[in-house]
Order: sequence, then C-alpha cells, then structure tokens
Amino acid sequence: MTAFTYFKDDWTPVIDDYLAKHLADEVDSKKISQTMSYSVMAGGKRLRPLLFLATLNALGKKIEEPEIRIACGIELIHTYSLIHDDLPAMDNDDYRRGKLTSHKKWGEAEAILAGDALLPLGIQWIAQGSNSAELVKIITQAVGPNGMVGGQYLDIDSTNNESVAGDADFINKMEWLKTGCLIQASVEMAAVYAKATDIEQVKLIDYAKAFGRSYQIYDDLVDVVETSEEAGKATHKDQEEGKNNTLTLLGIDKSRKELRVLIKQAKDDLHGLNGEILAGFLDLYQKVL
Ligand code: GRG
Repeated sequence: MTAFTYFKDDWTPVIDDYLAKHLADEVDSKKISQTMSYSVMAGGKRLRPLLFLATLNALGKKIEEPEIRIACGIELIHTYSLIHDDLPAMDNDDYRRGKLTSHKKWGEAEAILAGDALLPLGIQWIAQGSNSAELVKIITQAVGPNGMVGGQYLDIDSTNNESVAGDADFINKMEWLKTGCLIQASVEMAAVYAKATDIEQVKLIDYAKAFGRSYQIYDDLVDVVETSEEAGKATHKDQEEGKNNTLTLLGIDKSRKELRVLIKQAKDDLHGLNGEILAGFLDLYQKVL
C-alpha cells in the first residue's frame, strides 16, 4: 500500500456516501434524483474530487464537510460531461462505467436533463462549500466555452476531418481543453481555497498541467490496451470512428514515451511540496505503460 492508495481508500467511500445522500436529500423530484444518481453512482474513480482533496492535504488543510461538498461538486460536473458526451448526437455510446449510458437507461431527453441538472448543482455545491467567488470563477471558466465545452466542440468539429489528422497543435489544444482544464481546476481550486503561497501555487499548477495532459494520453491508451470488460465501455472505438487524438498522431509507442516524460515532469513539479499522495496519482498509468 502506498500513501496514495491509503488516501484513496479512506476518502473514496466518504465521497460516494456524500454524493448518494445529498443527491437523494437535495433534489425534490425523486425521478430526476434517480436519473442523476444513476450516472453519478455508477462507479467512477473519483479522480477529480480526490485530486482536490489530495491538494488540500499537501497544503496541510483539514478535510471536513465543506471540503467534501466542494469535491463532490466537481464530480457532479464531471458526470454531467460524461452523460452529454455519450449522447447519440455526440459519441453515441451505450456503456459507461460498466453500465448502460444514461440515455440508454432513461431516454435521451431524460439524459440531457440529468446532465443539465448536474452542472448547476455542482457549481452550487462548490459555491456553498467554499463561499468563494474565486472558486466559482475557476470552475466555470474551466468547463465553459474556453475550457471543456470548447474542447468538446473542437472534437466534434474535427471528427473524420483529414485536415487536422496530423496537426499536433490542434490536437494538443483540443485535448487540453476537453480533459486538462477540469483537472487543472480541481488542483487550482484547492490551492486557492487553502491559501497556497505563490510558489506553492506555481508548482501545483505546473503539476496539474502535466497531469491533465497525461490523463488524456492515458485514456486514449486505455482505449487500445484494455479489453472492453476491464474498461467498462467499448474500446478501440476512437480508432474506428475517425477520432483525432495524440494516439492517432503519435501511435502507441510514442504515446507511451510521451506519457513517461509527463509523469517525470509532474513528479518533478512537486519537489519542495508535501506531494507524496499527488505523485501517487501517476501510478495509475502503470497498466498502460
Ligand atoms: C459534453 C460538454 C461535454 C464535454 C465532454 C469529458 C468529456 C468532455 C468527454 C468524455 C470523453 C473523454 C474520454 C474525455 C476525456 C476525459 C476523460 C478521460 C473522461 C473520463 O474520466 P475518468 O477516467 O472516468 O475519470 P470515471 O468514470 O472514472 O469518472
């Protein structure tokens, strides 16, 4: 067991229990609550809330109910993005987290509304937990048109578009916006919330940038390296559907090499911080290296 696995095993059940209880208690309509909970409680890794909490831990900030509320708000927003990404008009996926996708289970309109409901509820939890306009600014910028939605737009717009197939700048930008921005925001919100010094903030944001970039490469590698059963979703799908990503640009070997470079960079960025748990997140990648 590493410091990271202890941390993950301690806090994942706390996050899961909070999400289940508060989605049931705070959503008036049992039907909407059930649709939202179905996807939120479908077994995600809780990577972004754990990153938020691990960054607080690195900065010596105690984790109590308000901090859990912020962390869970991030997970609600992440789950909204997955529900909408799976819709027929987007990636058209039948399985996510090993279960039927929201639109397959509940219908398309219901899935759109579940996503629509999770986004503002997530922002509300972050606002209530932090009482900070700065945190609300960080999260809304990260998931808006200059962040995650902007990246998703570029992705949709470029699928089956030969002209961007070899365009590294375009692919890096698209992947960063789609995946990296929310990961960076999870670390940055914790740094602001815990009043990190300027030097700590720079180190943590550099770490988050390397981690955010690496996570998309990892996810693309999972798509080709893991079986569908292990991944809980259809694999090899990106390759088959004309998606442009780092993997299609570099191929498997160079993507792995790039991932190793980013792992070292992210670990180096943590020097001088109490960053053992944050460094442990990078061990997730072992299974595709
Ligand atoms: C629809 C506005 C909108 C945005 C969608 C997140 C996203 C943008 C698309 C999902 C497709 C994808 C594979 C994006 C890369 C980000 C990513 C790796 C998502 C999966 O996150 P994990 O691995 O999943 O943390 P779990 O299920 O563990 O939470």
